[in-house]
Amino acid sequence: MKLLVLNPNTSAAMTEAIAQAARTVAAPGTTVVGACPSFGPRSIEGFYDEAVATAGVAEQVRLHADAQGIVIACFGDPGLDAAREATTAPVLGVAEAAFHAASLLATGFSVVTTMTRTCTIAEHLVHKYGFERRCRGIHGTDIPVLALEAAGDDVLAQIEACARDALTRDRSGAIVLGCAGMASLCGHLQQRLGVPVIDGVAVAVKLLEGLHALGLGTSKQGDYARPLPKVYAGWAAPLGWPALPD
Ligand code: 2AL
Repeated sequence: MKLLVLNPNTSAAMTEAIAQAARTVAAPGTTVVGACPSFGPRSIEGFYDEAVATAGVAEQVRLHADAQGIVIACFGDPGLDAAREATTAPVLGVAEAAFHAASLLATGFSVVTTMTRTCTIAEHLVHKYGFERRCRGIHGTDIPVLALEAAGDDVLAQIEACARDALTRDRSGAIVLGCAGMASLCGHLQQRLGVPVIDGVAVAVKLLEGLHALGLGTSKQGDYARPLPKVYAGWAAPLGWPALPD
């Protein structure tokens, strides 16, 4: 299958690192294509960043209409519902995928993320997806997203310390990594912490492969039906519907 790993921020280095992390877990028959928007913020660390990045997600989903599965590889799951309207392929956000996986492995989980200001975005997703009874805490490390591009031992140690504290304070049994840029750290952290550490990118890849193998895609009945045809003005004109055949 052709699997699009879509990084909603515009860091080329992070896009490649996330795609590489996806390739390490992908099945032999899966071709992972990494992509990021042609415009928008280099990192997504707040509501404004996210608003602009969401249009970039729409752009890339339109450009990769042949994708048979799509991962939205940013922990705010920006543009997830919009992407689902635009395709019949299954689309998973990394936060959504990680919350589901963590809930299958522990009675409660904690999220360890980047900037403290992004905790509210994660909290909104916990509520949106209905995981209030499983998510026991969301913890900011105040590590900027771009510091994860070349994460050294100090960054790893900071995330590990935050996760240890979260496990104790929240009485959690699993850690969800709250940034797609943490994907490559997952194995190291799991080894050090001795509990399941969930990277949503890896989980989303495996879930998409499973859904694809079962012949399951996004419903076109109801809320995820194709966007209604209309003219989009200005720079967004190419994003208007319909421009692609069904
Ligand atoms: C993220 C993420 O996954 N990518 C990005 O740019 N920002 N999420 C986060 N909580 O910082």
